[in-house]
Amino acid sequence: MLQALLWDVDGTLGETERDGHRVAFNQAFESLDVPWRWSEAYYGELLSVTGGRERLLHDMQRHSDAPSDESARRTLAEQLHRLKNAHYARIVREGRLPLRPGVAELMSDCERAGLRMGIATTTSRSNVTALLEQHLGPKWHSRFVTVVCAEEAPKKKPDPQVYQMALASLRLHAHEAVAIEDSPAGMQAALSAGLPVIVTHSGYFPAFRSDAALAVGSSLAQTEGWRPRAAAGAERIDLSQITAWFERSPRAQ
Ligand code: XBP
Ligand code: MG
Repeated sequence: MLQALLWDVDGTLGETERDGHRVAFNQAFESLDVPWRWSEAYYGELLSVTGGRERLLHDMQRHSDAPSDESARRTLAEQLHRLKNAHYARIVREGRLPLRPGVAELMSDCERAGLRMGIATTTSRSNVTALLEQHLGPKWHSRFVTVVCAEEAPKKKPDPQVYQMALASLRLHAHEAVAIEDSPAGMQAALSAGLPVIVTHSGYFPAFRSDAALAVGSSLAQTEGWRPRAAAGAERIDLSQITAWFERSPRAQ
């Protein structure tokens, strides 16, 4: 029986990468007079590196004006990352990062049904707090039984650590919960932890090989185009649909 639903954050709750983190990284470069800028398309390529600090360090390899010694690079990455997170929080507070359609509704379904929810993300805790406080209010934390972020799970997705920690804190086995993800690394992290996964493609990941997912679609707000098909007559992907897919999962047996 389904006991919990675990939410990814970036790309799943909102289009936070293109309109949030990317913009904030560029503002951080500007704040420190660093001449680098990440275009929408280039940032899409950089997303193959998970973790903001890791992404910065990876990109420094192509800049001849980046510090040459390793420890200076790390210090600069730390500084840029801290600034990026501060800019990100401001962008969120300015109301520029809405939740994706259907997310708030599915959260409400879970609450009405008494289904526990958790957050499993390898983004920094400050980013999660900014986003969820903005959309769910100051008591957002009470809506989730567990909130595991990069600080607790330093091994970034696709490593399963974040999901393993979330399951441990819920005292659940993987076959008792379902994850919602948007990216190949996120899907892999959940699958490697043994969890059934629902994929809602985000802007940067409109298509990828996801045969191992429980269900795949483009938005929780619509039932068209999902594989397997969503039940006829429903207007969105609601908890009864998630439960129906879950019950068909070999992982849920
Ligand atoms: C997404 C990530 C993060 C964000 C940036 O994680 O890989 O690195 O891009 O956040 P998820 P940080 O999909 O698990 O939420 O700068 O805090 O790493
Ligand atoms: Mg994601």
